[in-house]
Amino acid sequence: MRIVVLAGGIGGARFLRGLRQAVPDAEVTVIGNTGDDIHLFGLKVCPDLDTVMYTLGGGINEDQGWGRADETFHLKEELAAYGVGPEWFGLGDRDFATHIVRTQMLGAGYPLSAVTEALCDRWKPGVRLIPMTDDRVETHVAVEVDGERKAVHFQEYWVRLRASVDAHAVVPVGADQAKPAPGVLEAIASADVVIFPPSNPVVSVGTILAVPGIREAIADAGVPVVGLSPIVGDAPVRGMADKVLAAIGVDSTAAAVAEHYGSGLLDGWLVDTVDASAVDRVESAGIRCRAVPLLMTDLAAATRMAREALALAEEVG
Ligand code: GDP
Ligand code: FO1
Ligand code: CA
Repeated sequence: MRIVVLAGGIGGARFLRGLRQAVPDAEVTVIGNTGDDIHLFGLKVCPDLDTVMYTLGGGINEDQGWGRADETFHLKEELAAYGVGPEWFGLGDRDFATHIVRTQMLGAGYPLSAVTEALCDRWKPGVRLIPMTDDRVETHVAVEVDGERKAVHFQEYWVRLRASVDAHAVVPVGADQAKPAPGVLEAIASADVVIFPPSNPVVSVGTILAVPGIREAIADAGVPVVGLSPIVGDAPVRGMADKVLAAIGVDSTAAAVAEHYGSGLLDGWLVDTVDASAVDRVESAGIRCRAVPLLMTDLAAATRMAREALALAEEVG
């Protein structure tokens, strides 16, 4: 079975671990979000690609959901001693190696998709990880700080500001000029099922869908498209997805997110059992809906969720 998954970072990666366990023989292609990418210290950092790669490759810092396990921060401390910032983004020594190799290969002319494939040769994530595009896309957030409206890089909004100021707009800068990376449209066209994991609907899945051609390819694929709500009990399970949902005028509810994706895209939607009351509303939007446990408390839970998603795909198929 060929499965395509549009993934951001932590939520997508944890779901993918369950999917890999649920259907070990399936051919899984992950289309990864690159809107979170940031250039720091002359290096290109790809947080969501790295979270998927490290999580599935066994190198992730499990509690944080990002960065490496057994990390040290000597390089970060030395840079700070030189007064070279930013200090608010925690890059560890082991993690720096990934960004150095990536930047070196990009500098030699390899596209990000080839670089990602090379990095995955080491980590062996057990899925094919393709960036949504090889072109530069960086999510910026329009905020108002001290009465002054300005755009900040997503990472500054998310990590330095902790999303503590209202976001007025979320803009994937460069998306409209970006082309799907090699293999993205082909993977969608040959998929048996497409899954929207419980990733951030705005800055993860939304950014991937903003690359011209990807949304259309999924809508036209003629195969079941099933999503899992990252919102449980009217709040994100972790992080601040509600802040960016508010920026695009979408309520932080499981039903509102399904309606936001729309029945033109989604055939099925899984909500948590606490949101069972949302099922009728989602169904009346033309999307088949089921309420099942959606908290990825451990691998077994994520595996059950993956099985539920595939069962729903069967049902709507
Ligand atoms: P990020 O790029 O690191 O923010 O990761 P993603 O965009 O892939 O996923 C972030 C989303 O995952 C957040 O909005 C969370 O609400 C969601 N999430 C995290 N853990 C869980 C979980 O156990 N269950 C569900 N349903 N969503 C989760
Ligand atoms: N998230 C944080 O909240 N604080 C950090 O210091 C931080 C550093 C970091 C370094 C490398 C990396 O790949 C990811 C990192 N993240 C950090 C996560 C990153 O901000 C993610 O993009 C967000 O979690 C949302 O996707
Ligand atoms: Ca992300």
